[in-house]
Amino acid sequence: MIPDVATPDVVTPDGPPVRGFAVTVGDSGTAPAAGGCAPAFLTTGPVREIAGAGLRGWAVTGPDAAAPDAALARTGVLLCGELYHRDRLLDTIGGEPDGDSDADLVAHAWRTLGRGGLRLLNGRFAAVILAGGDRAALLVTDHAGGVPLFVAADRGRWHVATEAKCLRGDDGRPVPGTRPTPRRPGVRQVRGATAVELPGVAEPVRSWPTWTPPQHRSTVAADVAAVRLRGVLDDAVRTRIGPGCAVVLSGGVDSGAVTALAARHTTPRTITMGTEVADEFAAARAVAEHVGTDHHEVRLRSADVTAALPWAVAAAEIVDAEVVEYLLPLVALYRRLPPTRLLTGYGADIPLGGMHRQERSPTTLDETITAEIAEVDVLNEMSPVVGGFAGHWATHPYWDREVLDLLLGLPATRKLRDGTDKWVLRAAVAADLPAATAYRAKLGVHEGSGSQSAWTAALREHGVPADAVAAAKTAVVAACHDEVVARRVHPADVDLDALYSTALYSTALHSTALAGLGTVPGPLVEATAG
Ligand code: IOT
Ligand code: MG
Repeated sequence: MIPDVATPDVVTPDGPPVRGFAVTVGDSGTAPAAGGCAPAFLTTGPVREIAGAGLRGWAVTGPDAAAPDAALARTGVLLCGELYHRDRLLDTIGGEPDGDSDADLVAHAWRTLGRGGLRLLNGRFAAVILAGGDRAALLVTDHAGGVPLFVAADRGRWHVATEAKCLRGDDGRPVPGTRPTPRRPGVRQVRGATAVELPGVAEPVRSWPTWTPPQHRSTVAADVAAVRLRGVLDDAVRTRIGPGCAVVLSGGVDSGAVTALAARHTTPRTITMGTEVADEFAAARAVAEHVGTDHHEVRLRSADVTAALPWAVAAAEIVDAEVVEYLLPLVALYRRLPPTRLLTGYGADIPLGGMHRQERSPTTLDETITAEIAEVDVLNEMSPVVGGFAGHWATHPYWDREVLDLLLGLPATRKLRDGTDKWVLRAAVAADLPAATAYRAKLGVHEGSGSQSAWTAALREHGVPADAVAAAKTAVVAACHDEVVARRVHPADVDLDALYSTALYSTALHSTALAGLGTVPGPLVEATAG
C-alpha cells in the first residue's frame, strides 16, 4: 500500500547552511549601518543578523545551521547555495582550504587562482565575496543563475539580495552584467555565469563571465554520447543526494532517470502528485517499482493548485505566465510536504528541446534551444525559493554544469533521432528504466496534473472568453507580481478572487457580454451565479 503523504519521521532536513540573504555592502572601508527590521524573505528558516568588514544584513539559514558570521569572518565569503563535485574541485585547486564548508572552498578557489578559481566552480549558488583592496565586493552567480541574485545601488552603497522583494533603492549607476528586474525599477538581476565587481564610490562597475554555453556541436558517435551522458548525469545525481532526500517523480523519462540513478546510491523516496482531474500515478509507480524506491502519492485538489499562484509568483519573482503555469503544480505539492532535500527532473527539456515535441527539423530545434538557453538565467524557474518557501532545498541534476556542457555541445540530430525526441537521454537510461518509461512521450507537468485546465477553468468562471485565456493569465500574473514582490504582500494574504477581478477588469479581459449587464467589479463568479 502506497501512503499518500511523506511521513515526517523519515525526513531529515538537509541543505546548505545559508538559504538566502539580504545585505548592504558599503563603500570601501565603511561598514554600513544595520538595516533595521529583517527583510521580507519568502524563504523560511531562522533569520540571523550578520556583519563582517564592509558587509551587514540578514541571512536565512538552514534549521540547524550555525550563524554565518564566523564563516564570513574566516572566509570573506557569504555563500547561498552549494557546490557539487567538491573532491575534484579541491584536487584541481590544490592546497588546503581553511575549513570544510563550501564557503571555505569558494574562498580557497578565489585566493589561490583568482578569476580562474571562480571559473572552476560547479554549483548552485550566489555569493558575495569581500574582495579586499579598492573593491567593495564581488557578486558571483553560478553558470545557470541557479540562485537569483539582485542588486540595487543606493548613494554609494549596494544592497544585494537573493530575493528582489527584499530590495529598494536606485541611484542610477550603470551595472554591467545585470538586467532590469520586471516591474521593479532600480532593482537589477545579476546574469547567470557572471562576476560583478562592485568598486568604491566613483569607480565604474565591471563584470566578466565565468562560463558560456558551448557554441560548437560535437560529432561524437550517438551511442558514445549516450554513454557519456549517463556518466555525467550519474555524477550530478550522486553529488546532489543526501540523507532523507526525495525525487519528485512524474513518471516521465526526465525524473525517471534521476530516480533510477539515485537508486544506484541510496534508497530514495519518490513523491508524485496528481489532482482529482488528472494524474500520472501509474507511470510513476512503474518507475518506483522497477528501481525500488520508497514511493508516495499525493493527491491535491485542483483548486489547491490554482491557489498556489501567489506562492509561485512570490517564489520565482517573474511575470512569464507560461513558466508560472509549469511551477503551479510543483509549488502546490511543495506546500504539502515537510522540509526535504528534493531532486527534480526540471530543466531537462530546455537543452534537449523537449518542450518542442512537434518540432521535426533539427535545424530549427538547434536555433530554438540556443535562443532559450540565452534567456534562461533570469527566468528563475529553478530558483531555490521555489521550495525554500516551505523549508525545502530543491536541486536540479540536469542543470549541473557538466551535464549542460555535454547536452548543449550535442547537435540536434542527437536529440531528435529516428523520429524520437530527447533521443540521447532515452538511450542513456534505457537499461535503467522500464521500456515504456524510457520511450514515453512528453507530458508537461501542467498537463499531467491537470493544472493548466484547472487554471483555465478558474479564469473562464471569472468571465474570461476562451480566446483571451492566455492574455488573462499574463495579466493575472503581472497583478500578482505587483502584490507579492513590489508591495511585499505575503502570498497567504493575497485575496485571489479580488486579484483576478482587478486584473481582468483593468485589462478588459473579462467577457464584454457580462460587463454589458452592468455588473460592478467584483468576483464575477458570484455575480453570474443563478
Ligand atoms: P516537466 O518536465 O513535466 O516537469 C518538470 C519536473 O517536475 C519533472 O522532471 C519532475 O521532477 C517534476 N514533476 C512533474 N510532474 C510531476 C508530478 N505529477 N509529480 C511530481 N513531480 C512532478 C516544464 C514541464 O513541462 O515540466 N518544464 C520544462 C522547461 C520549462 C521551459 N522553460 C524555459 N524554456 N525556460 C523543463 O525543462 O523541465
Ligand atoms: Mg521534463
